[in-house]
Amino acid sequence: MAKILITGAAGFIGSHTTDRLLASGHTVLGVDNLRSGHRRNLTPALAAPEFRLEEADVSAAGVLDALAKEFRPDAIIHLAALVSVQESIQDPELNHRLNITATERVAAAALAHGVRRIVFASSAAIYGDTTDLPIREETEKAPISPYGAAKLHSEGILLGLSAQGVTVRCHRYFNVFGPRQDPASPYSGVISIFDRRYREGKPVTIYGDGQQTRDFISVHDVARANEIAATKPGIAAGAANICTGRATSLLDIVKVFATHYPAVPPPSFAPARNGDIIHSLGRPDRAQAELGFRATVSVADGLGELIRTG
Ligand code: UD2
Repeated sequence: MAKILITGAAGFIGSHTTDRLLASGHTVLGVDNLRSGHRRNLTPALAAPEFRLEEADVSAAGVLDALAKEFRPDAIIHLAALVSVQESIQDPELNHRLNITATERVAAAALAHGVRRIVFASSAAIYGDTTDLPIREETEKAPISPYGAAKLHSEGILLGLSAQGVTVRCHRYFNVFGPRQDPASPYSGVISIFDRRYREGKPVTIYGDGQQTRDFISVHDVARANEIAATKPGIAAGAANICTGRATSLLDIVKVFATHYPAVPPPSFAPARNGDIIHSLGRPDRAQAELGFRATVSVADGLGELIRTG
């Protein structure tokens, strides 16, 4: 069993990753400043003796160094981030601190304390608005936001540690959905927004004609990919898309919600958002080849679970 330090443990992906690692018998130290994460996401984890939550900002000097020194993790899963693309545009300095400085702290703590493995939450945002689909890892990287640029830069910082014997896996997540995703902002993940609206009995708004598609991946699959990358013996360093390879339109998503909520009025349509991309789709083959990971939760099943359990 391994000791894993998870930054951003109280977030959407972090809390599911924590739950999964604990269920497998690993010991987890979670670090989170609760800026966009919530303690309530860790309610099950906090009951486990193998889990501890440290409320701290991983971008602050000395924080990760002290924790890694004390805990001696086998791996760090670095998920803490400024997660809002909009916020990264409004406040590039904050983006720099939370998405780049924090990564540098992870790298330094790993080197100083002999951590052999790092898993990093990268993003399909590093590819920008490419129309060359499905997106392969070799597809041109052309981020169009400070957020995407910081994720790409962080990959470079971490992959550079390979020369020092640290195995780094960068996970380029596509559109992740599932329980605990925060619908608070209009720019939150569309499924979390739709889920809340249907629960409230209110119609959703579709920007554009609803035929735009995304590669939606369940957070449970993402947590499993994180576990594999952090604990599976003998894997090599590298970066891979974490996606399903399947495109789902917003109209398809709405159809599922409408079946579960027949009394909610049909969606209203509004003009497409500025800068919105029509289609996004990843090629999942590299994660399969390098990690033995393949997404198994269908959008229909994932949505069904979200609707039933929230
Ligand atoms: C992701 C990022 C976004 C930006 C974009 C760049 C997330 C959550 N968002 O957006 O910040 O980086 O990638 O490509 O990672 N929609 C509606 N109604 C709503 C909300 C959204 O129709 O109430 C549409 C939206 O216009 C888009 C689709 O749903 O066409 C998916 O939106 P999203 O924000 O969940 O994800 P995405 O990939 O557009």
